[in-house]
Formats: sequence, C-alpha cells, structure tokens
Amino acid sequence: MTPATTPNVNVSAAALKNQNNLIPRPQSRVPAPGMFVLTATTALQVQTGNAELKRIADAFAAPLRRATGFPLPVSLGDDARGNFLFTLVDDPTLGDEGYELRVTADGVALRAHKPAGIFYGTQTLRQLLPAPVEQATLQTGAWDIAAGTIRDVPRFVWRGTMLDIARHFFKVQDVKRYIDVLAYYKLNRLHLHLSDDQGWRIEIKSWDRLATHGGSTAVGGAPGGYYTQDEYRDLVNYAAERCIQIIPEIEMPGHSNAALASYAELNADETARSVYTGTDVGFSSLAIDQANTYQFVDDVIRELAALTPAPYIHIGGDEAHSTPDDAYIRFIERVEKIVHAHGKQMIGWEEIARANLSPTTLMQQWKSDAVADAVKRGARVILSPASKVYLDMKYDPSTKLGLDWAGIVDVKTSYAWEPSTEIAGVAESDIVGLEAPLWSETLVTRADIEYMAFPRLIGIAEIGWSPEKNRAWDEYKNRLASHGARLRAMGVNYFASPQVPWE
Ligand code: TNX
Repeated sequence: MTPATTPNVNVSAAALKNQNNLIPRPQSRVPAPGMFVLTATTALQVQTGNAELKRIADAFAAPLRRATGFPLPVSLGDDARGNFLFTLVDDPTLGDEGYELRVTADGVALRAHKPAGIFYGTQTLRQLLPAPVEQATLQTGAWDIAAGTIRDVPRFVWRGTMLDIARHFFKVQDVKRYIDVLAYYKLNRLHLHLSDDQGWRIEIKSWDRLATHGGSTAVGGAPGGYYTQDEYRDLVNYAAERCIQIIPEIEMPGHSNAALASYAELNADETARSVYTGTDVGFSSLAIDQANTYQFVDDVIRELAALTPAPYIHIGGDEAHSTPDDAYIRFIERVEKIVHAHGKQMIGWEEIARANLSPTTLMQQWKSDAVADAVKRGARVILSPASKVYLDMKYDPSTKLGLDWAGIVDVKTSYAWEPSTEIAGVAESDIVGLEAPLWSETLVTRADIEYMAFPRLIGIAEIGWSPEKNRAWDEYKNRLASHGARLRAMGVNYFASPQVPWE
C-alpha cells in the first residue's frame, strides 16, 4: 500500500461515530487507533483477473468522485499500489457474501471470497464515510474513515422485500431507486408481485392480452402499465449488479382476475371477467379442470423462467377462497411440476403447505404457523410475519397510507423480534431468511413506497444480516437515528418515527 504523506494517528469523532453506527451491524468490528483520510491523491487498485471486481470498484468510486471532487482512479494490478485495495482471497469462511475490511492510516484493504463480498464491503465503506458522500453534488469533506478491522458475514442467505406492482403500477425507474436503497442495507432479494386481480404487469408474448388488457388498470382506476420483457430484463440486470436477485411472482389460482379478464377460456364458464379496480380479495379463480389453464400456466412460467436468472418462480397460492380445497391441492401439485419442468424451484405463500410438495419448494409464511407441518416434511421457509414485517401496515393509527388488518407495526415492533423463535416448530435451520412485503393498495408514488418501507425495512435488513447477540432496540434506535442524514442525502422520503431520536 502506498503510505499517506502524513499518517493520521488520531481519529476524528465523526469517523468513530460512523464506524459505531453501521447498519446492519457487522459480525465483528475491532477499532484501531487513527484513520484514513480520502484526498485528491487517493487511488483504488483492483486485483486482476475478475471483471466483476472492477465493475464493483467503478460503481463505488463514481458517486464518491461526484461528492468529493477527487479523481479517485481505479486501476487493475496486483502490486498493492493504491490506497484502496480490493482482493479476492481463498477464504471459504467468508462464504458467498462475507468480507473483511482493514482500515489503517495508510489505506483500506477489502478482501472477500466472492465478488458479492467485495460489493458488501463497499456498502460498509459508504457508511464509514460521512453522510454527505451520498449527495449527488460536490460537498466540502473531511473524508475520514476510522481505522479498524471489520469481519462480516450474513446470518441468512435470503434477505428480501416484496413490492406489489399489481395493485398500483410502479415504473422501472422507481423500482431502480428502491433497489439502490435495498443494496445499501445489504438486502439481496426483491420479490416482484407481478399479477393480481387488479393488474397483470409483465409482457407474456404467447398470451399478449394479459399485459395489454389485464395490465390496463389499477386500484381505484389509477393508470395501469406493464413491463415489456426488455424492461424486465433491464431491471433484473440492474438488480444483479447490486447483488439482488429478482424473484418474480405470478398469482394463481386466486388473485387472478386480470388474467380472467384477458382471456375467456381461462374461466370455468368461458366468459371473460371485467377488469377490477377494487381491493376485495378471494373472489377469483382459474378454472382448475380445464386444459387451457395448464397451457396458460406452462406458457407463462416458461417465458418467465427464461427471463429470470434466479432459481425460483413464486406462484402465489394465497387466499384462493373461491377454489375448492381438493381442487386447490391438485392444482398446486401440478403447477409445481410445471415449474420444475422449466428448470426452476417453486415458492408459494403459506397456503401451499396443504399440498404434498417437493422439499425444494419454499413456503412463505405470512399469517399463521401453517408452515410448521410442511417443515416436518423437510420444507424450508421464508418468514414474513405480517404483524412484524408487513410494510403496508400503518406505523400508528394516524398514518395516512397503509392498512391495519395485521395491527399497527411501529418501527420498534418491526425490529424487536427474533426469527428463530417466531413460529413454533420452525427453527433457525428451517428458515432460509426473511422477506418484508409491501402491498400497494394505498400506495401510488415512489414517495409512498419509501415512506412505508423506511425506516422499517432497515431494521429488518439488520435482522437478516446480523447475529442476534448483536441486536437490541435501545442500542439500534441510536444507530438508526444517525442514518436520517444518509437517507436525506439519498433523497429518500422516510417516516421520521417519534420512536427514533433522529439527528
Ligand atoms: C393479504 S399477504 C394479501 C394481499 C394483500 C395484503 C394486504 C398475502 C399473501 N395476501 O393480497 O395485498 O394482505 O396487506
């Protein structure tokens, strides 16, 4: 590492504070004397031989250049020239996403076993720098980074959120902005709810009216819309560059009115339904015993699987109140075979636990302990307990947006719970991770999304990443308080909850 001209043996209070306030809290952090100060001569060097590392380093440096005005060149090399060194090491204990970050007065060494670990290390570096680094315009720095060593690996492999683009439609550019913030807090799954009674949001070339007709409206008659396959691919790539997998969901057999409105032959009475703009649930069902239905399911899953690098397709399966029980079970078991035939594994909401399914199928818990039985048969679970992590629940009774059927979910409630003891019969090893759904019956704009998601989703990201022993609300709320300035710098419309002593 090229030594700095004057080593900084003292550390600024601001830099120390940033190191104390990381979210998610790292698995281990050992402070050391001194700090590294970013200057006009700071340079980055990336190990040769991995194009992914260079891309991650460039993505890290570009916004830093804007805020600091420094050139911050990124070079490829293996001779430790530069103050920021990004290196892949053969250390399986860091896993697919872990990293080790050593900061001294001379520079920053970031190591990981896989590129995703380097990416997460760069997100930690952003939080070690002062909040103005997130501004899009030139700022006056002290660009200090406190010295120390951070070694960090996530607790769960699945750290996600779900966005409902069916009830209201959100454009690709809005979803990208959301993805930016998810990545900053080390979330790695974005489940897109692509169809529901009120709208079909993804182009399917073999059934084109799904999008053009089924996607033409939204709740309350708001404008509809859908993603073309090119737009969807662009979103998948944008997310992948930020280490986020897009998990697509098509609802069946219920929550299917948009499809039933688009094609008469999907209805048991062969009569197309009208498009629907209300918010009732449970009234629609695909025709379970018609061949057309399985042609439709096969075509949709085939096209979606081809567009989706993630190994999963989510088939919904919730609240199918208009499908008789035996028909529901038959249907879900048949759909699972179709998903497998297209090379993917299946996810469904917890109601699918009634069917006899492969142990590779993930059950997404949301309202009960119904998944416990499936766990006994070897199934694994994504936890989305509505009373803790439903981001569409109101923060308090006066919250204008949102619903309250699962209760009031304040910022503390969404943070102060523990996955491994949440559902009787579902232990740590049965849980792949967490997902916080954001249903959009009442949400119309990107500002609405941000208001409901933040800050609650930040705490949920920490539950997914950090060990339980490192977590307590009274300590967390102070760390969260310091993130207000970061969220404002990023232009995020968060809810300034009175439970948090915002700075
Ligand atoms: C229940 S959660 C639903 C959604 C609604 C949501 C509103 C789930 C699997 N189904 O259809 O949008 O409540 O909170």
